[in-house]
Amino acid sequence: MWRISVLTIFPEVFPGPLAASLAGKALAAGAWSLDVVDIRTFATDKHRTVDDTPAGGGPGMVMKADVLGRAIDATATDERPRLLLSPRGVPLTQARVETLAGGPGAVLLCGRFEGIDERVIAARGLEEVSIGDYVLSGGEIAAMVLIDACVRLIPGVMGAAASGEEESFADGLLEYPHYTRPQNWEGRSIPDVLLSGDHGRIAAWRRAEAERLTRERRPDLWAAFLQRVRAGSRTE
Ligand code: JFB
Repeated sequence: MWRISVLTIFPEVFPGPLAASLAGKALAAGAWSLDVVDIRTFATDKHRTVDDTPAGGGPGMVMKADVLGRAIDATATDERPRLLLSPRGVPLTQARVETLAGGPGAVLLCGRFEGIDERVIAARGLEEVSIGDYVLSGGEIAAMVLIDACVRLIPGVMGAAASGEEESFADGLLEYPHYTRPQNWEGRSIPDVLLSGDHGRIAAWRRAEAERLTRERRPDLWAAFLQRVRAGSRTE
């Protein structure tokens, strides 16, 4: 079974939104598992201290190496990748999500405050992963994002929708626009081509819209797409 262990000082926030929808049904049905470990239970002092002032001075607090080391050692006794959610991590991509979803699961360490003692990262072989270039206040929401992205790829969790080839990013393009009834809504109608029944024209329209949206919104993805198209036409 695909297995996630989350280490956090806020265990009560899990599963949170992951309990809703198809991912939650799959969790309840045993298609994947979620173990939540309260880091604070590995603190040894009367006040269950998990953080301390930064060496060298400066603002904020740092999560203690000894407490985190014990929490990891009690949890990560198998071959799962150990990931630290961090604003300075390697950016999470759909390719990495696919690799993680195809593996045994992961151990996710959620930091708080200014971050964690650097020595834990090397000593416990943590890989730092970021969900994007903006600043969160801790790793918990980032962990939920990573878990959600992986769980929807586990066979049987989402049904046909997630495995389809029309998925966003599947061919490096953004998704085409979607419509459903009513045919006329607030004076806006569904594009005629989608009501034509001509599957060839519909596919061509969707493809053109996907390319237009990618070109307009994501010049980075559009450049990579053009690169692949050109490389492909050289080798065929
Ligand atoms: C993750 C976190 C903090 C240092 C620390 C723990 N994409 C992302 N943005 N922010 C985070 C993240 C991921 N993944 C993130 C873990 C922690 C942020 N903080 C707060 C803010 C700035 N610098 C503590």
